[in-house]
Amino acid sequence: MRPASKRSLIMIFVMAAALGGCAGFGRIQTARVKSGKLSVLPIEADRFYFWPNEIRVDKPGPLAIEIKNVSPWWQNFTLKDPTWKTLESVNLPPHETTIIDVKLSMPGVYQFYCNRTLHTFFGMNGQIFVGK
Ligand SMILES: [Cu+2]
Repeated sequence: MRPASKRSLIMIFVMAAALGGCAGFGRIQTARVKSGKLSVLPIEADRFYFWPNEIRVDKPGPLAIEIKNVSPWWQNFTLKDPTWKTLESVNLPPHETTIIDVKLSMPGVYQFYCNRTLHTFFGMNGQIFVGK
């Protein structure tokens, strides 16, 4: 490994360690919601977290996800169903709230993340657990 690339790798680890104290990077906040036509789940997005990032839904059904991007940068919200099929992939404009209507059609774990470079690595990800 050349010295320059080694240095940039160390920088990445230092950044990751610094972020450990923020909302993102390994911290978990749980929200519980019931599925239904009128159910709204608010999520805050910033670089590099979704908050809450662990969602527990009682059973399959419709859910409106209201994502407020509080950062001055574009973010993204990609949602996979338990079979890893992409349900949604939406770009989130800076300082705007985007509402996404999803149908959680089966019980299981739905992963979500931001598809921008390295954002998932730094903590922009989460899970929706849907019960039976
Ligand atoms: Cu992001």
